[in-house]
Amino acid sequence: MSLTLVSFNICPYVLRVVAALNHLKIPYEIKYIDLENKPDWFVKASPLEKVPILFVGETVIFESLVILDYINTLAPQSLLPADNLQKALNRARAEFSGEIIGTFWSVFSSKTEEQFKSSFGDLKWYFEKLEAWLSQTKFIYSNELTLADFAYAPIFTLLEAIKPLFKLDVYEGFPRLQEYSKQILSLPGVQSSKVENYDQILQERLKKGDPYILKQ
Ligand SMILES: N[C@@H](CCC(=O)N[C@@H](CS)C(=O)NCC(=O)O)C(=O)O
Repeated sequence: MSLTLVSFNICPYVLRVVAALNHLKIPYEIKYIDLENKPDWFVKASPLEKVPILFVGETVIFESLVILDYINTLAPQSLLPADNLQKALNRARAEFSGEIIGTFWSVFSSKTEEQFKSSFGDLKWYFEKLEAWLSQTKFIYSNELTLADFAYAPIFTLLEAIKPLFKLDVYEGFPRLQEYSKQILSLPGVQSSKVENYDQILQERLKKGDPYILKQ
């Protein structure tokens, strides 16, 4: 069955899926759309009008974590534990990453010190939880790489891309998280999940918003 992933070049939710597809060496096609000018076929196909969606033949799957679950079933070796309860725990940890991606918008668009401190405080609150999990295991769910780790990959890809633009060390006080980010970023599938010029595109977008983080 043919797979076509519908993407927007810097969408973190898309990056999760691309990283997993690449890691699992599953063949797919990718179609980029402009989210500010959504084509009619996309509006019809995507129930929430969001990317990513995955065409599996004629069938459309939406929601990045659901797409991850599906593509994992296509790989010869599953990245999920066999036990259903453990599978659910793995998925819960994957869901947690969405909360972090959710805070990025406010952290990187805050214009004032007050707004920035508040949203960065939220981000650190999530990072503390991750640091605690990572004190138990090398990866986010276990000592082996699992599907949940791909849900986190875009967090590190994004932070690495914009790092040259500011002095603040977002990993300060989170050594395990920093080490984890290095592990994830070293995966070839994660490296190749970025479109060409990803770092530059992201940096330009960030600068355009003139946020507080760039003024420190
Ligand atoms: N929960 C969704 C979130 C997907 C999402 O928010 N995608 C954004 C782009 S990163 C989108 O398509 N937004 C629609 C829009 O901007 O109109 C998932 O995990 O797939």
